[in-house]
Amino acid sequence: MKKQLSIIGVPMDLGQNRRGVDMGPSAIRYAGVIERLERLNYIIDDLGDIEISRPDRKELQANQRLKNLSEVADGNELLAKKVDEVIQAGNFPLVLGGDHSIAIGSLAGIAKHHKNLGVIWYDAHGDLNSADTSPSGNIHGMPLAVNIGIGHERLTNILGYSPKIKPENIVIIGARSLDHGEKELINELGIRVYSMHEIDRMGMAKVMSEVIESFKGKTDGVHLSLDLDGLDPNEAPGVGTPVIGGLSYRESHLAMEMLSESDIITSAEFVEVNPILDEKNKTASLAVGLMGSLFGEKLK
Ligand code: B3U
Ligand code: MN
Ligand code: MN
Repeated sequence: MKKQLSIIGVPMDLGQNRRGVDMGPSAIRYAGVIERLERLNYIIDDLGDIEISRPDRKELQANQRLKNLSEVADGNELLAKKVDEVIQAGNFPLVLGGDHSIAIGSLAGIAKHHKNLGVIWYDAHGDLNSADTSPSGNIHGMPLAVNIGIGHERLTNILGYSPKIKPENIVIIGARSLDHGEKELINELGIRVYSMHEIDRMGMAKVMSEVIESFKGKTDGVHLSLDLDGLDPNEAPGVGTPVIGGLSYRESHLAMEMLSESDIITSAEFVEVNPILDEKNKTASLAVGLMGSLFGEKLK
């Protein structure tokens, strides 16, 4: 892992309906992310937050199939440029959300630097909707589809190229709430999914060994996109769309520790922390703990 980390906060809440997820970056900083990673001997450059427009919510959502499209696209364009700069400077981008629509901008900036980027999508959801399949019109349910080139051109064409990633380089871990259109797309494109069913049957250790093996030698970088709602709502109550039956604290730390040992991760984002829905900053603290494990914290 690179020793220079650049932290980018993205106070984006326009990819979904609930207020509060824009405060995610502050909550994660408050939970001590910088101190935690400095203790592991990383050099941290906190670049602050990307400027996200703050329109009057009542005037928004004119397009119900793609809510707040232009604001989400503009914020992601800025994020993509910032991530691109961080990688050009030779640093590891660590992006703090914000809702999951920000994966559109982070991957636009990251994938520019990789021919064969692997992506680990740790999430209760598939985020593979488009305006045609989305039950909600919320763009945070669409970023993975956008990154494989499916969706509105304002989103797919950020930084002027598309697609960003190949379906065969994606692994979804923790899925338990997939919409009909998402399941069709998964089958059509052969996207690998370790749903809760597979995780229960195989165990997280086997799942992660398979994932890591499948990327080694075949990808030229791996991005971790971790949606806190991948974890069980008992562990991560501060998220906008909790789904019961999720990944445990222990499984998630094991996954991060195995990724740390494998040394395959080249960029990461932690999204959907909503401090207003949280209990005493538990979810933000969990996110910081998971970052600790991802970046090499060990008990001995
Ligand atoms: N699949 C649903 C719900 C959802 C997606 N991502 C989150 N929730 N966090 C949708 O609206 O696309
Ligand atoms: Mn998500
Ligand atoms: Mn989710």
